[in-house]
Amino acid sequence: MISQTMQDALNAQINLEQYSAQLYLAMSAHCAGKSFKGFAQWLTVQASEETAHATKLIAFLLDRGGRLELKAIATPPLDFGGVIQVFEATLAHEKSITGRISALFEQARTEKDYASEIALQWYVTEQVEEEAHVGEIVDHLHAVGDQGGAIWYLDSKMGKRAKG
Ligand code: OFO
Repeated sequence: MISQTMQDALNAQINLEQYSAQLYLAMSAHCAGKSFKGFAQWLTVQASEETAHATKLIAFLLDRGGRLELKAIATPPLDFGGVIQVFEATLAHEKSITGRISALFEQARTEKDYASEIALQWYVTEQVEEEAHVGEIVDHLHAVGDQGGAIWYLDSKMGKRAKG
């Protein structure tokens, strides 16, 4: 049986993963509104990955006999500025999520909750991948700047991301 503190922490993380999906959908709509269909597509796929992260945690919580407590999902911003700012904000968000996953992992370790520790390992690895991937996009965006033809090329490349 999972502890109350771990249950609360997992419920909070589920809400954060759902917020991540909400945030990326808002960013996607923002990019689509500027005709950056490729960046919008990439962010839509990212949003569905975040929903999958929440679903995976829910399944784990229930398998442990925990209680799912869904909370209201925070409202994301409406405006994100240029595409560079969108992806800088994405990177900052992913870094903050990494911090939360590390704290959860630490808690599992402190409680000697080995099942949670093992389940959370997947999220630790996933965060390394997400930060690396988004960091690369930010570097590319800085290299091309958000004016001129190169950003449209980058946009078409980003649009090739298929549903994960
Ligand atoms: Fe769930 O990985 Fe991004 O936030």
